[in-house]
Amino acid sequence: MRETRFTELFIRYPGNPIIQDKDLPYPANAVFNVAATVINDETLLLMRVEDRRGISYLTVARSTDGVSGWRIDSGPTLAPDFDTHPEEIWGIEDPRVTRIDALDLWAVLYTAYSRGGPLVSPATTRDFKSFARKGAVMPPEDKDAALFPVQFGGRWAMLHRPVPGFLGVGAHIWISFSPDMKHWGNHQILIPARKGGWWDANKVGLSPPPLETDKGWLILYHGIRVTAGDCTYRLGLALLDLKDPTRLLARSDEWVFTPEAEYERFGDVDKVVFPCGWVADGDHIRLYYGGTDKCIALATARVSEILDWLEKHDPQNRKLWE
Ligand code: BMA
Repeated sequence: MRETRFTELFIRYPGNPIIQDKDLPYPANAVFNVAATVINDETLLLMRVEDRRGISYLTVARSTDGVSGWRIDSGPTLAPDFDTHPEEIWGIEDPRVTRIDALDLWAVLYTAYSRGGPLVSPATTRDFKSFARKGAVMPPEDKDAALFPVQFGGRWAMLHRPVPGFLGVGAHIWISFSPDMKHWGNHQILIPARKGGWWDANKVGLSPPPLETDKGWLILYHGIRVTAGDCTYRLGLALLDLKDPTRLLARSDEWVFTPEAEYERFGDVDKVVFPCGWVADGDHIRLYYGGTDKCIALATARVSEILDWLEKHDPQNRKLWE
C-alpha cells in the first residue's frame, strides 16, 4: 500500500496495458472490459473485443502468472449468435464470470446488445470452449450483472443495473433472486446512485462479481457523474452481509480508483476505468479492467487493507446520500 495524501488501495501494474488490440492474432479495433477466473491453475480472461463495425464478442486469453505470456484464442470464443439469439444483433459485451463449485461450472453473465437496448444474458460453461446460453433474463435497459457463487435460502442471487425510462430517479444496483438462474424476482434496490455533486451521482453499476471475505461480500462498483464536459468512470467500495446480501453493511463515500494513467484517460472513450473481473489468491487481488474502451490493464490490492479502509470510511450518517 502506497502512503500518500490519500490511501491508494489499488496499485497499477507498471507494465500496463497488459493486453492491447495489437496483441490479438487478427485485426480488431479494441480489446477491453474483461472477466477473470482461474482454471487448471491458470488465469483465464474472457475479454470483450470490438471489431471495426462496432460489434463486440468475447475471446479467451490464458496465462500462468496472470500478468504476462497471454495465449489468446485464434478466433472469437463466444460470438453473437443472431440466428438462435436475435437479441444479440449488435453484439455481446462486458462479461462477468462466477465460479459455481456446487454445479462444477462457471456462469457467464454478459450484455446482449439488442434492438431494444442492453439485456442481461447468462450462459454456463465447464471449459470456456462450449457455452450453454439461457437467453436474455431481464428486459432492457439492464446490464452490469453478476451472480453470487452460492445460493441464499435455496435461491440464486444476481446483482444488476436496470435503467428506468425516467432517468430522474437514477440508475441503481439492484439485487434479484431466482430458483433456476432463468426466472428472476424479488427485485430490490441495493446500492443507490447518489445525487447532486457526488462522484457517483448519476449511475452506479457492479464492476467484478461479489468477492467472499470474512467480513462480508466485497463489492467494487463503478460510479458516473455527468459534467458539462463529459463523464468520468470511477470505482467505489461496498460490503454486503454474508448470509443476507440484501443488507448493505458498508459503503465508502469516496471513490478509490479514478482514471489517471494515459491509457485510462485518452482512448476510444476518455476517462474510463471499467473492471469486470478480479482474482483473489489469499489476501492478494489482481483486478483486471478496461481502459478508455481500448485496452486491458491490471492493478493489485490486498483484501485485508481494503476491508480495514472500508471499515474506517463507512459513514454512519447515510442521510447525505439522499
Ligand atoms: C458503459 C458500458 C461499458 C463502457 C462504458 C464506457 O455503459 O457500455 O461497456 O466501457 O460505458 O463507455
